Amino acid sequence: MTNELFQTPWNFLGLPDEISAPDRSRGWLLSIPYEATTSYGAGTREGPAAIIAASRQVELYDREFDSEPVMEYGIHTTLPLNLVHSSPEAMIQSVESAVAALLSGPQRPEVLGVLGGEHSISAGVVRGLAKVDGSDSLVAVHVDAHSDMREEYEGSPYSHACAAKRILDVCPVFQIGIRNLSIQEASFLRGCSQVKTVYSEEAADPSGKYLRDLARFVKNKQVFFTIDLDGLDPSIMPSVGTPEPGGISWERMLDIARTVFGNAGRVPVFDVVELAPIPGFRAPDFLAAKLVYKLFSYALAGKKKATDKRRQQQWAK
Ligand SMILES: [Mn+2]
Repeated sequence: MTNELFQTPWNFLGLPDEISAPDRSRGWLLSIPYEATTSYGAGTREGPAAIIAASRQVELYDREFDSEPVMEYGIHTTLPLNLVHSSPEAMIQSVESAVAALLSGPQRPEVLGVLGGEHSISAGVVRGLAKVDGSDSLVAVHVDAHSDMREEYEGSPYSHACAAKRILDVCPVFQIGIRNLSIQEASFLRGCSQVKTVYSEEAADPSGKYLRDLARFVKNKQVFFTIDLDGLDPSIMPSVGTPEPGGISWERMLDIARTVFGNAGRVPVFDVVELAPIPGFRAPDFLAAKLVYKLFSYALAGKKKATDKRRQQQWAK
């Protein structure tokens, strides 16, 4: 309904039906406000709602595109996922089923964005993707302060501290911004050819030499892009459970995103996790909302033809 008496719709970016209905949107956004295994600061269950609230203030015009890119591709905000609290494993299974269902439904997105919640959900997200599209050409790009390569943590292999290890069960991982890990993880990484780790100081290098390696890593691959917001510098992203000094600036984050979307064969799914909003402090929520909009635009703006034939047919209708 377009009526100036009422507020804009309570969806991502506050979009009218014409560019947010499922059949008119090439991007879909799923909220998973799950929090169970957080080990330090809590609050990630509030993350998705805070990102959506902040997004309604984000300007649709993007100077980088010199357009309102979302008008071209549309973003549908789905209903949030029901949470399962019986066990972390049951929750991850539920995420896997939901992601697989969304990606293989009669109406489906070209790009699915997922909002966490804690990082443990990513294991379910990547499995759901692999279930639908297979894992032969699948790789993951992982932005984080933490390596998250523990086999288990506090008794669970599905803890947020094991997120990347569970992704590695499915596909190779390129991780960026890492600055906190255990001695066991450090030794594991030295011996593991399936993980490339770009530590925080290297990722801060303005010449961005690691971006060439990243471009090669994702070249023509299917990419799952997972962003733990604590990978960013806590001076711009303090609203996380475990803020670590150092980290990635806004500009470097966008360089990483452009490299991923510009070189990958396809990025069917990304997630942005671990926002734990600080009441009354809006800048971090706004950053997260703007980042999600940027990711959709890099994925979908100016790319009318999906490289995937199956999905291409859907959009041709
Ligand atoms: Mn982290």
